[in-house]
Amino acid sequence: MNLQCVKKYDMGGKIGYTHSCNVRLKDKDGMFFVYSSGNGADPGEELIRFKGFEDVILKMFDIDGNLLWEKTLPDGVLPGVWFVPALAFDMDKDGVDEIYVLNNYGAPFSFMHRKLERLDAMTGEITGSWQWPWNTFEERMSLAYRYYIVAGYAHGEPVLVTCQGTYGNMYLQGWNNNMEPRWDIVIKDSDPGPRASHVTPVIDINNDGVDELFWGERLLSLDDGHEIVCLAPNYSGHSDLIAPYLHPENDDDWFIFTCREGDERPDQKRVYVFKPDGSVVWSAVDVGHMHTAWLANIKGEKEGTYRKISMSMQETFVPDDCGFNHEVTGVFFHDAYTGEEVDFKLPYAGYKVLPFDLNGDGYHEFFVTDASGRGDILDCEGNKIAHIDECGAYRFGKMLDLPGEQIMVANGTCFEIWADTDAVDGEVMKRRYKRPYLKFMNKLMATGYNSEGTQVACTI
Ligand SMILES: [Ca+2]
Ligand SMILES: [Ca+2]
Ligand SMILES: [Ca+2]
Repeated sequence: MNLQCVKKYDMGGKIGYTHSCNVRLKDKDGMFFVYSSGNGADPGEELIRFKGFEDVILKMFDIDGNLLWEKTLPDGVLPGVWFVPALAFDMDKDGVDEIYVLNNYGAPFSFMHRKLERLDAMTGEITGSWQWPWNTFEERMSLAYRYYIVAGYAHGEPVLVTCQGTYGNMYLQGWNNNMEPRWDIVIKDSDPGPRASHVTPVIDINNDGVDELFWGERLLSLDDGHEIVCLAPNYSGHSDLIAPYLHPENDDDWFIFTCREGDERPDQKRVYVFKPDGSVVWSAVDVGHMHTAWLANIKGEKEGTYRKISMSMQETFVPDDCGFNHEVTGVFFHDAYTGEEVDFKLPYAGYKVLPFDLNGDGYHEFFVTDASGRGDILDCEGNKIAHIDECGAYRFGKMLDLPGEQIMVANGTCFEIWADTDAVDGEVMKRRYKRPYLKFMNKLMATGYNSEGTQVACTI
């Protein structure tokens, strides 16, 4: 293990609310940031606070940290991933990504002045602008201002998807590569079936050449928006996390993990693993709001073997004098394939560590977020093997073309990417990255909670 800071992106000011995604530039890769030096905003009625907002600034760096351009967004843009989602994607197929971002030239809650904008990734110049759909105009704030921009491919053709809503009515629009509308669907609050998740995996799970968008516990076709399968037709709540992963030996055998919030009923558990046809592999936990989760590879019983486990954390909202607190009421570890409860112990609670495979050996290491050991990195048996002095962990995954997975942290005015320069990608790691999925999702890390914790990076 030789943990080194290998890249630095200097924001030029205090780091506050920020998201980033990888970008393909003309002759090299880039790193794009939606940056603010102040607080972030969530449209939740019990969450939003107006003190401490600062300008939202777009910043494009080449992968080595040279600033290419920056642009301050108008006053009306609130600094939050649901208000200002962004992604990098090559819609016009010239080999260079464009940046798609949700801008707002009006008041903070304007519908009229909210625009989907396309920016030249090399210069920041606006090359296209489209009215953002008004679909949620009549809804309360938490439902009205949850916006996503995602993307994928249908038979090799790029498709951009814009989305409004999460917990109630849900509206999704597909766009062709010339930005003509391709499809438009509505899933009404009164329609049966699950609501959206905060994460948006996009993967061709049935190998038919068309990506599926995991829209909560529904798989939607990027081609025409139709529902390929609804994994849970009898569940109408929201899934905090939805995560695909493979059978340990079979590359065509998928499992889908989810943990849930809302719609608590006796016939609906809180943690599920499905097959892509909707059959249930296992389910667990009878009640509660499962707020966060991850998947990780740990050591199997025999030397040199692997075991995949899930962690899920249950909590309740407890009102305080100014909003609410999250009170943890349970932490569960399960074998990801059988649902058997696993007695997994680290020196910190399961939701206070985040898994990533720093050295590429197929076993996850854990980054500690608990205040008492913050910045420590543990091996999967709980031994401290490295440490980063930092003030915030932002992203995990293979952000750079290097062996192992990396971590992006905030340090002073800079984002830093740390890597194990001794890392070697073993068979498990090669298999996880054989598909384009995990690298492709690096372009979708500034939309939804795809970059929160390791919720997307820990999959497969
Ligand atoms: Ca392009
Ligand atoms: Ca497909
Ligand atoms: Ca490892």
